[in-house]
Amino acid sequence: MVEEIINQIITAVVEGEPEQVVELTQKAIAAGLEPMTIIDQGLIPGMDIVGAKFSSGEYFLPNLIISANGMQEAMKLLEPELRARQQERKSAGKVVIGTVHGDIHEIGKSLVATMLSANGFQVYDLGVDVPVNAFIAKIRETGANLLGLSALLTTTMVVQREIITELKKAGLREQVKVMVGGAPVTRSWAEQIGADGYAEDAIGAVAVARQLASAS
Ligand code: B1M
Repeated sequence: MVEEIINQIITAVVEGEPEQVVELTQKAIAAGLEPMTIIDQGLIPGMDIVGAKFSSGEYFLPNLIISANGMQEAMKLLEPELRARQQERKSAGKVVIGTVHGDIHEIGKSLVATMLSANGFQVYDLGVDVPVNAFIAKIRETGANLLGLSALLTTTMVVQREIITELKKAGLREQVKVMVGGAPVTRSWAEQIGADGYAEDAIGAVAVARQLASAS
């Protein structure tokens, strides 16, 4: 039963059927599946297949857009479920997060933001294609102790480095710990650019954010 719904979700994402993705997600929630299981075993593997088909030339940009819409609609159902599973606790820290300038990939960043918020962090999500100075301004305004930078393109990963350089120039580097992530980002890239933390996925991001917040 579980495997069947999960497989149906993968197929609906890959075939670009947003309404079915939403219906199946509703069905999976009603059947008692954990939201992270639906995301990690259904929606993300579906998006990975779509990405691979795009790389091989079988799919085009509209296919990416339709599949992403399906996942985003499903996430609207899953986000409250994720939050409801976490206990209320006092703020674990303040995080400014966004997808860097030049990059409009939203889903992974939003998932990380939701998981941080569900785990007691006060999250300021600046959205996508965020100008470097907007991160700096928000950190100043909120006094955040964590900065999360998402980049999904090899061409925009470099903006993560630029932001760290700008933080130093602005005299804010000591105030904030920087966590980076996104599909092309690796631990070694994080070390190379002088970030404080790297996480491969949203669950990992919570663990890294906790570690960084306790060290700040
Ligand atoms: Co784009 N895209 N895309 N895309 N897209 C990728 C990333 C790509 C790998 C597809 C491919 O070729 N196989 C490729 C990048 C190649 C590269 O540079 N290495 C690519 C390309 C080339 C492009 C365009 C350039 C295409 C074009 O125009 N010719 C273009 C760029 C636009 C731009 O940003 N300027 C483009 C556009 C788009 C859409 C707009 C159509 C759409 C995004 C819609 C939206 O977000 N609203 C889209 C999509 C959907 C994808 C794929 C298929 C799926 C991304 C996704 O949402 N995954 C993607 C292929 C793939 O990744 N399999 C692809 C699900 C999401 C939950 O995972 O975002 O990886 P992800 O997030 C994960 C982790 O990475 C991590 O945790 C998340 C949860 O587990 N994580 C963090 C993310 N941020 C983190 C931050 C952290 C910590 C962890 O700390 C702060």
